Amino acid sequence: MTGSAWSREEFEARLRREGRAYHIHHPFNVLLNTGGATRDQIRGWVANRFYYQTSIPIKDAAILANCPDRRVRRAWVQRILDHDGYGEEPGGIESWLRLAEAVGLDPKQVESLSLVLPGVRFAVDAYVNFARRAPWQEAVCSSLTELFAPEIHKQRLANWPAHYPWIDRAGLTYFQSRVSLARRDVEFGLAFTLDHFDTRVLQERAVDILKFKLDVLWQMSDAMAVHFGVPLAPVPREELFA
Ligand code: AHQ
Repeated sequence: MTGSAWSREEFEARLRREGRAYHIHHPFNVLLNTGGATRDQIRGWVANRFYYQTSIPIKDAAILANCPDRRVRRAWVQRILDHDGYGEEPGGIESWLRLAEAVGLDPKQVESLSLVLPGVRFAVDAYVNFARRAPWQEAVCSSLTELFAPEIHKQRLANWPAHYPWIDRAGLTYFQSRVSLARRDVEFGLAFTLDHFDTRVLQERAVDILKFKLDVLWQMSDAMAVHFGVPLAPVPREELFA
């Protein structure tokens, strides 16, 4: 559909409206955050999500490699450091391995990626390959699922200690770190997206890119739910949020 460009406020509202399909609403995530997950389901989630975490800096390096704008690179490079660490900072991937230990996994086995399910690997690889091949501005836009991330991290921090007292709270450090880092990431990514996608056609493209990334996250949860025996709602996803 064409037409005049949405106002900045309307464009942001359209992006935020897609949050109804964020994986916070996926049955597996609901099970995790309402205390119904078994130890094996939690371990499976942590081991599979590690592949996503370890792929984020590779995705971000692909964006940097495609981006000629030094101003953007200066802001974006921080994301790689947040995950890989720098100086004394161990970084988010290291924190995720501490989470793996806290839920009773062998971090070496998690790092081997031997526990990663095909559906998770394919979804994550689709995201990384999108970032490699799409215009770098589109890859910036695709990170905006993090508009909805602070809430999911806060939900884990609020619920996991009570529901899963067997998980050492020190293992939840990663979620704590992401509440503010996600907000910082989104501040740049949203402002850039609202500025760059400035025609109606480009704005509709931005919404479609966000839907693609929401599908990446949703598919990861679907693959884990099927493998770890989490009942999936029999209705199409759209009806879940009608
Ligand atoms: O820990 C997450 C993270 O570092 C990122 C980076 C960002 C991106 O560049 O796509 N997205 C993202 C996300 C992280 N954690 C997910 C979660 O549920 O713990 C959420 C995910 C996102 O919302 O895209």
